[in-house]
Amino acid sequence: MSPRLIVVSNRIPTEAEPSGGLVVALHDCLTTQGGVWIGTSGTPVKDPAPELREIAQGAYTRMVFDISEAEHEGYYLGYANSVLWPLFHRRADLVQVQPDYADRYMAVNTRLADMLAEFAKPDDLLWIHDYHFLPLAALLRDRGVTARIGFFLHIPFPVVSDILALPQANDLKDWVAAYDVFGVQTQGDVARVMAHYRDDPDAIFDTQGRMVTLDNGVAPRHFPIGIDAHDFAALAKARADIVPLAMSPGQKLVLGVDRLDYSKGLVHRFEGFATFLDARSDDSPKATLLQIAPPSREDVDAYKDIRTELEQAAGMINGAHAELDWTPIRYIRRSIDRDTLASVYRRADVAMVTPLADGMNLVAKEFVAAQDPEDPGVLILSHFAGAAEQLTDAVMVNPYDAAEVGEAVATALTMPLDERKARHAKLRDNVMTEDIAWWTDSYLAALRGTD
Ligand code: ADQ
Repeated sequence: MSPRLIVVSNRIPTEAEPSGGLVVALHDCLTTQGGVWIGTSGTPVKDPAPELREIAQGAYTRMVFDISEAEHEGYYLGYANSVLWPLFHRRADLVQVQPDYADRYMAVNTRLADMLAEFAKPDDLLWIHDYHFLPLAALLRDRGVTARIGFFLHIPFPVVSDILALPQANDLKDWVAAYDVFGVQTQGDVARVMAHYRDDPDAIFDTQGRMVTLDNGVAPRHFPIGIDAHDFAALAKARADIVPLAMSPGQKLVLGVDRLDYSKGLVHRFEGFATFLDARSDDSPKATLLQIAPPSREDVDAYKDIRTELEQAAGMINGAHAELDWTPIRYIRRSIDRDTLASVYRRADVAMVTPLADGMNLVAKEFVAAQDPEDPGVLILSHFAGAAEQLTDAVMVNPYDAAEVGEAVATALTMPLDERKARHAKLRDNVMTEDIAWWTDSYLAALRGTD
């Protein structure tokens, strides 16, 4: 019998059949091999019980634990999303250092470690997801847990100089080293983890001076996350004729799809698109940038600012360029369902995926999967998306350089069919091969130690 898999993530799906990306992947993986999925219950309570609560049994078990209002503020809004998120996305300037935040973060992780130490058996496999739970393995080892424990970081690993903005910079080394598998998205992340240990007496280096393992024999490894590419391509194809978009014939569609987050570079994107508009002549095609960006984490101050900034930028650009029959930027501030999203991806002539920092970016892969291989659109991709390591046939841009981004839009909109097809074939090949099943299989093989 294969060992029991225990997955821990901040949120777990509450519906029986979840939709979308990672949640579906983990759901499918647990449905196939059984196991347990543990996460926070979603609504803060007055007095969190010190135990895991089973909420559903099926092919696998779902369990939740409570956090208090103060913990929601300190652990989730505070340390996770106002310290680690900005720091790991190269925005040390946005980090809010407050002792309370670190205390609550450790309190939640410690309570979870106590509950897991009771629950886990030595031959279980524990798979911990993301920056909410970095210290978990170290805390579990302190409690005598010997099971194999893996971690996967969905966001970028920070550069060493930024880590110094974290009061717990030294603890981070111990947190990482306590895992059997420390998984990150890209080779760049692996290099950054290793750089963090450069002066560590316990790190082991090869003859070229590169660190190969941490003191306990663990080395960071990259597992670039993928999407359910075949299903998504089929969905987009099936919906090719039902695009719910009002657009005049011949009008080109440039698409952006992101959570409203400062790491996604949305204001820079609008400015880049504006330089494209500045350079166009009266007979150039009237391309519209459709940006779908629902707000997220609205209780965190930095997220309120970006919303205002983006709305101002869109207003100014439209004011300068709109015509009676054409609005250059259309901005939708809500989430859209997956079926509709698939059809919009299919219809788009160009996708702008231009984050300033991003662990992977699944939108880039969804756009590629959704396109028609016989008449494909063009992906514009930032060097700073993790996906840039795999999707090298995209039109690559520096998102800080508005002129370059504007030129990339012009290039993409006028690219000949042959070149579009050649680029798309290579992108599609990668997205289809290194898909979400490939990702879960490779990660779990590493966690089991069988790869
Ligand atoms: P996110 O920062 O959330 O994920 P991303 O990888 O782009 O970013 O995934 C977003 C998902 O939400 C995609 O599946 C997308 O389709 C969907 N989505 C986004 N905006 C939407 C909208 N307006 N309407 C409907 N759906 C929308 C984190 C990291 C990423 C990493 C993933 C997975 O920040 O870098 O790729 O985890 O590891």
